[in-house]
Amino acid sequence: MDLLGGTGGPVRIAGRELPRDELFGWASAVAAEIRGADAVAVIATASLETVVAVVGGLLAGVPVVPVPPDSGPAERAHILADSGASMLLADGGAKVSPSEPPLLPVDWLPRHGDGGNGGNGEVPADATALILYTSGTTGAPKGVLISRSAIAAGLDALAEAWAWTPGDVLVHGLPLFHVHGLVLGVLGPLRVGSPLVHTGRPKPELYAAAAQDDGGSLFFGVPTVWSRTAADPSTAEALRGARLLVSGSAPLPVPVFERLSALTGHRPVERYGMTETLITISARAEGDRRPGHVGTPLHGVRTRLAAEDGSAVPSDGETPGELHVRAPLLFKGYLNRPEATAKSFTPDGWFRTGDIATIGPDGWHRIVGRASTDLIKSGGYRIGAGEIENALLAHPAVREAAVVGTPHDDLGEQVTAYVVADGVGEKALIDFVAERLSVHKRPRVVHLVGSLPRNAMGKVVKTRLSEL
Ligand code: MCA
Ligand code: AMP
Repeated sequence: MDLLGGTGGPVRIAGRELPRDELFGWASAVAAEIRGADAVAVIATASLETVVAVVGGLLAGVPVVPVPPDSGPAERAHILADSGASMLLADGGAKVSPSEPPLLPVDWLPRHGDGGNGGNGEVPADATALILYTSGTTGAPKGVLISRSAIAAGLDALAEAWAWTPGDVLVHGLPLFHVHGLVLGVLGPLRVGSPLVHTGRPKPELYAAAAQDDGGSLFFGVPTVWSRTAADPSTAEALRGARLLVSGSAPLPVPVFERLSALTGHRPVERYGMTETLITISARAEGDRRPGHVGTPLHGVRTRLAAEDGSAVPSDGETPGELHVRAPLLFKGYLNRPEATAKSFTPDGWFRTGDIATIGPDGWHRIVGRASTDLIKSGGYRIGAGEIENALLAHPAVREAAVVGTPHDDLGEQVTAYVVADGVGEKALIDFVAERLSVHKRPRVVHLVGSLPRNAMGKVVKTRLSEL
């Protein structure tokens, strides 16, 4: 199976551009260096080097582990140790500590390889392509094993739903260490054949410039990007010439949908997915777009709703239930965590998303919430309360900590911490987390309190935190 098309438009990231044949030539030099490795890590900055490293891994059939470039030492050490990555791919200027795998400087490699896969022969379709680290409700992030066949099936289903062709110019500026920015936003155009204009950061004014100067036709954003766009009429109006504005990773608020439609003339296409499932549900290019709804299942995807006791919930558009999915695009499991993998599936083999949804008689899905309050979505990033609580508890002055998501106009939810501590200020605690974990995981608000509300079992009652 050829996961990536060898022909198609150029890739531009933050102003630097490579034609497709040069990209594959450079990536094949990476493939030759990493051949036979169990896994390699990539410091996933928004750069051509990241794209070349990831494509090199795919050519060689070596699983690639993207590491958020701003991840602090605790998070980075966990990802590197847990994944077993034997090399760290980055540009030659990257700082690598002696305890980390050796650096392979991507920018020092020859850029005119033979376009081959480093002599690795045919890579099986079920081989792991990516190991993406994502937060659970407790503990450290888990590595999600994503196969080549899942990526191929997922991208083909999206291309079909969005009528995505080599004639499109994809524009976005999302981070290159998650499904949205990396799988859809980089492997998507590489498979479909369309050019990619990555704006470096997902800023509305950069999207507007790409619409006008580069003929951008297909735009990807998280709701925070679209809400910032909708708040800036001249920027939004620059997107009138686009073909499709796509929103995902978190709920798109209905007022943002309406404002964006009015200013751009485009009703945005909303789609829903998870790191573990890739994108499973979407509105379609030629079809209806409904504010507050995420569309219908993609080709090959089946969905159902279940009550807490596992019984079936009717598709009446009103009764909520936990969304279960079945599809060829599902992950292979969590790395080194067979129990967590088993728990995420029902006995009859459906993946439990943990999202609460309704399904209408016409198949339209609406996401109405999450089963657990311990997963927070802030700016489209999934953040586990437990990981932040552990980071706070690592501060010597902190005695107790409880973390929740609270509503935020710009980010959807913000990380809010309630902390019992002696002699330390809010800002110091925010900086402490920002230094140990990815900066986007830091609490935006810290409440210093005398004690946390607990039940008779001694467990923190998070629903009562807001009373403090
Ligand atoms: C702030 N900064 C700090 C501190 N506070 N640095 C050190 N210490 C601190 N205490 C710095 C940051 O480093 C950064 O610097 C700047 O301040 C702002 O950072 P941030 O808070 O991250 O920026 P933001 O503007 O608030 O971010 C909004 C955003 C971002 C751009 C929308 O949240 C984002 O990129 N979201 C995308 C998430 C995503 O792709 N999710 C997909 C998951 P500097 O400016 O230098 O960097 S995949 C998924 O969900 C599924 C499959 C799906 O459906 O897609
Ligand atoms: P992640 O694993 O970071 O990929 O986050 C997946 C989660 O993002 C899902 O379980 C949902 O809670 C949320 N999500 C993604 N897309 C949407 C959407 N269009 N509407 C509502 N929630 C979404």
